[in-house]
Amino acid sequence: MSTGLPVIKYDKIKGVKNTPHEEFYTSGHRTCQGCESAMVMRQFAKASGPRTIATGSTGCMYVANTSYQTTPWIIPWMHTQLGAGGASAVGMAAGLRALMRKGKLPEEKINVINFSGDLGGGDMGLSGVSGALQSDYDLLIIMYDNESAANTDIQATGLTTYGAQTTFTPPGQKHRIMARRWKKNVAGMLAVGHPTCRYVATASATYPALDFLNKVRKALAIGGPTFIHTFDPCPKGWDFHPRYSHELGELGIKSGIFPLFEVIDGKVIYSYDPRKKGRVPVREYLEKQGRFAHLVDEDVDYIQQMVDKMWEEWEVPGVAPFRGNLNSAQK
Ligand SMILES: Cc1ncc(C[n+]2csc(CCOP(=O)(O)OP(=O)(O)O)c2C)c(N)n1
Ligand code: SF4
Ligand SMILES: [Mg+2]
Repeated sequence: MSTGLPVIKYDKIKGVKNTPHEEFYTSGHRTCQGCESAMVMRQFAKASGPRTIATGSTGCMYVANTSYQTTPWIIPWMHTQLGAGGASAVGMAAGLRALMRKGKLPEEKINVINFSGDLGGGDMGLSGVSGALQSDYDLLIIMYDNESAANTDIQATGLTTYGAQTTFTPPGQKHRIMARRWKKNVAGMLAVGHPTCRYVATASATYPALDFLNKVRKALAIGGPTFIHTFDPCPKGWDFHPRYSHELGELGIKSGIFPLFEVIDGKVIYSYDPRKKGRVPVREYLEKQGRFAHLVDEDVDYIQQMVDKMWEEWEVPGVAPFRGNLNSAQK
């Protein structure tokens, strides 16, 4: 089906057989077994290839990937301060442009990719991400979202799912639910707020060939500043056996609690449209995680109602939480 958008030319990965064999994020890390954020790192490096420089904001994907004298990174990689992901990407892209202009580097496309966590990119560093998306540099920011400040022992962030237990939101005798905010919708917010940014997407490393690898390639091909928000089950923080990471990735998407979409030149394209494909009850996703073990039926019903609203009442379902506009008579 035509989207009415110009055709984007990029080297599409058509399936598992067609996926490059080369790895640029290899052994030598200390992430937990079943860590989907580590899969995000591995896959973005695979999709972007050797002519890539990455900057990473403080968090699990910095700390667990840079134990003393060991690292899984084959591509050049630089640590940046928590919250400084956007600024570091702009600085790196500006530096490369200046070196090429002065003839100190040959003219070529070098991919600049920043990865920041949900706290580093979606809370603390949001202003820097916004600044980067208003720049005119070629850069991609990947916000890997494990729904907590995982590296410092699982504190709640603005992207933690409603009701989840974290070290900041333990269920108590007085209040069963301490995480009471609905998940911050970073990709939707950035797409709505940066009309000249040509590519914003959410993605899942659970579906490498079908989803994430090609979204990285598409973002890099479209160019300018671009943004991808990934959904990363975290066995430690979400409290499940590592063997279920992919299953939880699937259930998060199929229940509709994490919408998968792209916004290309202002048009929304659903990568998985649960309105057409059906939604599994959100309970199936919640009950497999220890962080929701304290929820009672009414809490699960509330979360289900909120997810229903996202898909049935939002002006742009799953993306923009407006519900139409009031005409002057209603004001
Ligand atoms: C300015 C600053 N405040 C606090 C810290 C401590 N700290 C290090 S990593 C981290 C959590 C980062 O969370 P997130 O960005 O979601 O990445 P994750 O650890 O989940 O991978 C915190 C709070 C820090 N390094 N710098
Ligand atoms: S705590 Fe979570 S995000 Fe951090 S390394 Fe372990 S599984 Fe990955
Ligand atoms: Mg995090």
